[in-house]
Amino acid sequence: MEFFKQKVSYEGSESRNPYAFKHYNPDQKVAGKTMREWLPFSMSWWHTLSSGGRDPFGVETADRPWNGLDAMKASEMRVEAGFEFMEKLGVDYFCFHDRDVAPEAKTLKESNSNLDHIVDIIAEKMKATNKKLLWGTACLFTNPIYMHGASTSPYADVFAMACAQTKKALDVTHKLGGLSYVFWGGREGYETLLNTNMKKEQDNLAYFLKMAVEYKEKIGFKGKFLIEPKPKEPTKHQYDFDVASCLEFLRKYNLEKHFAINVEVNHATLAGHTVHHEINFARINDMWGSMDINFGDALLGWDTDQFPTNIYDASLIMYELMKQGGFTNGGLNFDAKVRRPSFTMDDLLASYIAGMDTLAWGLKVASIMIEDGYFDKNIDSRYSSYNSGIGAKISSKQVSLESLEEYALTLESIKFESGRQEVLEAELNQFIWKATK
Ligand SMILES: [Mn+2]
Repeated sequence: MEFFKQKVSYEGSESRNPYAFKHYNPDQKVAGKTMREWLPFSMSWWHTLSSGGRDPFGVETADRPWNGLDAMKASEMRVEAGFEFMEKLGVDYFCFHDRDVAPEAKTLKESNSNLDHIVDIIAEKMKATNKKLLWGTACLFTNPIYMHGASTSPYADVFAMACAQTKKALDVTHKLGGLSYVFWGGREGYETLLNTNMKKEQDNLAYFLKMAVEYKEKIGFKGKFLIEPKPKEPTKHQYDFDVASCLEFLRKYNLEKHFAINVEVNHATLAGHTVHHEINFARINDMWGSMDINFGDALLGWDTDQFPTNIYDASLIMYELMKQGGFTNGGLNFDAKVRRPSFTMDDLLASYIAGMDTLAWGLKVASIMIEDGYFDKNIDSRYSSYNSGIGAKISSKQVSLESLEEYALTLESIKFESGRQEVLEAELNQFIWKATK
């Protein structure tokens, strides 16, 4: 059975074919590396294969060949479709939650056996196609037992179930050679302090992560542990609000050396940050591990997980990625879903092409920005007062409040220059324009 109509190839920026790349040319070199190396694209199993367009007001709309099949048969067919999809697009990686790939059963034992069955088929497919697992994770949010939280549940039996499910997901990720393992605390947060012991819940969350670190070391899993911030939805107060609160939490519990951050674009914007802020904050703390790439809607206050088609933000994301020199254990995972009315299999292909092209175009913009050095030079010049005189003494930490008071008392005027934000934003537009040529 063939699921997708064609292999996607690069036709250049003048092409009007929705099933061709206009910017993503895998073997094209950008700043010494191929686009394929800079852009480790990953297919999300959940949005691409498992979810069908259900929303709070209606049922699935997606037209999929596995609709109506027995759950295990459907899971087997999704493996076929997923690997064909990656082949045809030239996507090298995929990510999954345990419950995306195989149906959850009545007991944990049965669920584990379902998972083992499908994972064996995935392992065969990986061998045959050379596709790789970017990361695996456990779905600790769908099952009703997690309604009060998973590792932060007030119920010890639920904590135990969350740990058991995580152990199995780690085993499976290790077996498939995953580059990383992700922790997203879907239900780890609270609605009201009238029923919540926040200290107990945070201590339990940290203990859960610590046990995961110990188990990782025990089984010899060399992948990176990633924590994924999200500020709200499902709970009002999520413990992993943003990069800064994740760092504070990890440092408090001495876990930071075992983790990096998986930054999701739409989660950044829900936290009231630009994604540029979040990835820069992670990068300057040596904690930017991977990226869930998508975009939110500026007018909607929830997590819309749209395919990234905004060139402006894509350019800034790629700018940070190039400054980091790329990812080591991470990638660009399309945690993105087609809109509910985009219900055909072809829509899946077209939307990945749109996202991959936008990021490839952003990469071209970023490489011109870096080569030109305009923004770096501007920032260096803005802080140049720290290079000489009193500034040099401040930089080398040779001052005190008293010595600075003595200096300040002699100051007659302070020299400022314009911040020139509008000029800089217009310059960024010029780089976007230059990259299309
Ligand atoms: Mn999201």
